[in-house]
Amino acid sequence: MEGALIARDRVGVQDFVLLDSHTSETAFLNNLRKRYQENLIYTYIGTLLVSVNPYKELDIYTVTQMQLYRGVNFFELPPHLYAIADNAYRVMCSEYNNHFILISGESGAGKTEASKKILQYYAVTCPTTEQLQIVRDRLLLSNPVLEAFGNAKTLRNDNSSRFGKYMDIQFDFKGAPVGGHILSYLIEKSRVVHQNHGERNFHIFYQLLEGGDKDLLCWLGLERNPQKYAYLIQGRCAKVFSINDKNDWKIVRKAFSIIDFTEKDVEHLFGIVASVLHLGNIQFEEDSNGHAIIRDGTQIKWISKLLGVHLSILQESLTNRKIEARSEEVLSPLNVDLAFYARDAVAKAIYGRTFTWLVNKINGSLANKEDYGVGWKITVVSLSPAAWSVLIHNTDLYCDWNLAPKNLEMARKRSSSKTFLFFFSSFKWEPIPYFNNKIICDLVEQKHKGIISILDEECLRPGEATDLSFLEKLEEKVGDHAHFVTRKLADQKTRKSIDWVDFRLLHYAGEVTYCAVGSFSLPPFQVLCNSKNGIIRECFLLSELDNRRRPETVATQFKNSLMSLIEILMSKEPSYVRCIKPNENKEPGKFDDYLIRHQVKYLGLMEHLRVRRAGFAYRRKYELFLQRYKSLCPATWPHWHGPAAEGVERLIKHIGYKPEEYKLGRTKIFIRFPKTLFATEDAFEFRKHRLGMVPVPFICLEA
Ligand code: AOV
Repeated sequence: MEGALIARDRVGVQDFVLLDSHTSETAFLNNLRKRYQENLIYTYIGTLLVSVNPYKELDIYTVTQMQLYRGVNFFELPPHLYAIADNAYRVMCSEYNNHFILISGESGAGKTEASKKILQYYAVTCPTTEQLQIVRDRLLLSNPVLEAFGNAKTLRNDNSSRFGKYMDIQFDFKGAPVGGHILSYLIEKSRVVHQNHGERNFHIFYQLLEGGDKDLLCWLGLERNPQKYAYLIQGRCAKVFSINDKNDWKIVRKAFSIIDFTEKDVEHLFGIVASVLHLGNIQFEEDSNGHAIIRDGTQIKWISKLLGVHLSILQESLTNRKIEARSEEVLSPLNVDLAFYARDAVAKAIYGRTFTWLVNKINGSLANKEDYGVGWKITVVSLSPAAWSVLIHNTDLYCDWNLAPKNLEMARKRSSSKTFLFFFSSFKWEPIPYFNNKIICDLVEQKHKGIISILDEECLRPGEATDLSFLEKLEEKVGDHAHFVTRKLADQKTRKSIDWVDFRLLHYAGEVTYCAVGSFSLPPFQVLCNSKNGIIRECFLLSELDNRRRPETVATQFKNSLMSLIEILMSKEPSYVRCIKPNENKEPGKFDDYLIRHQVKYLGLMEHLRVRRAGFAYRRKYELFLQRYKSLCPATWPHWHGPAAEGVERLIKHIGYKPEEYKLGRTKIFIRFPKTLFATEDAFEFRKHRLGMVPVPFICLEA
């Protein structure tokens, strides 16, 4: 007993719900710190998993570990991502339903690593056949390709995902993985043409130059040295200690062949990557009329070759813009500044659309072509703070209306400054302060007044609207807002410097700078529509030009994809993983109290803990609880013929649950502490041996 207490003092508790002291932030942090210092990076709050990035390889992801967690009671083993993955899988299989795993946290907190580990877990532990092996390999290898094109080194994370995604893993009725689907949104196109100091462009550019063989580089007209390319050197860190571009290139090349890319696809793809680099090196100068002309024809020749577009038309479209005058199109020459701007717009457009093509192509390869019969899917979603703040505002994730009609009364009420969750527990109301993101959300998405609406309106004025007119409109319409800053307004609201083309939103999770450049420029469609490069031709469809069907703005696309995510989340009960970044230096073992306290706050962990403690952490439908434990009570064993709720009541009375340990809801039993559950589970195991019962699969109590 004493030994156990000493150990607990050293390594903390593995579930915050079990903390002796009250739910203070300090006690929470102490527990998290103790565990982190012992390399115990995972801790539960009920069934939610908190993960702190170790910034070093831990030996907890081996196949042996995976096998250990397979099919085992959630609370019988130390907290682990594998327990979350395994639980999601078993709930899916036993409840015949799709399941969600939602991973959130700030940049560098470990979301991407967590989603990869979940995928690896399924690849190793799920039943498979030789035929299905290829599906598994494709699922695993789609990741390095996506990361090569969609990830980059940033100040906060050497392998930062610069796009949002959610991934479905599809299973057949026997629980074997048979396919997948990736939904991507908002690739950060501006990175293609501009990187801040200490940051890089997307990995693929450096991988190609480092790893590509001589013949390939020669065919693409590239030199091996990244310093030669304007788009690669702005951050002044082409070489990164933690990244092995040459090795990564090999993995990506291998992945292409596994995920079904033809040699032609690969050739066209690298033709585009190289064209972007050539575009960045195009320089303009002024002719005697003040119009832009291309200084040296070398790069544009390469682009014309690689993209299969007409040289003179390409040249013309980079130095002129089309304007509509009385339903006629005329060419208007650009000045040098605008020509640079047009060049960058082309680079961003072709990279952005190629990325979308790539995701579609990968989806084609992950699709369940053999028709194994898809049963259900597990969707893994990782969310950044910006997306998270929109999501929290829009969902009632913390509300469990199941409780309302019976023993516990819960109501939620919003005031103008804060949102409160009220719990009616032990005859008194406990207000639980909660972040209110409504202010930010309204600023972004309110109809007619929000930033997205203003952007959409400006997009309806083709030819007239510019990035600057958009910024001016924003200043006019939302300039007074306390959470909105541009350079014009910067002095009054923040002392940090800000570029003239940027605006900044003060989110709860911190400030985020948005760049207005490139919101309104359309690439030279006509040239690209007629390209001989198959990918480009697929990305720029003539129909878009003919019908004047403008695609939705990215902001609207983003909002819509979040909305569809919210809809799905509202209809399901997901598993949660909250990732925490321990320090800003990517350093192992360093636990920065200030930084972590901040994340604990905005990830809503204290609220979650209070909700769990007040609201009984473990819950299970009456039928399932009874099915598992009915052998523990003579009245319910071997069959109970009455309503399940009554059966459960008889059962727990018999095994001696104390009134304060449980509550009976409308459809579920709620248990306050895991120890009650452990005791029941132990009794069940003991009984099972005595009776020689066929094991009933344990289905974890859900969050
Ligand atoms: P993110 O997904 O949350 O950031 P990552 O998953 O890319 O963050 O993690 C950042 C880095 O932290 C990784 O490249 C690893 O070096 C390290 N790391 C994370 N989790 C682990 C782990 N469990 N074990 C060992 N190292 C880890 V972003 O994609 O920027 O929002 O967009």
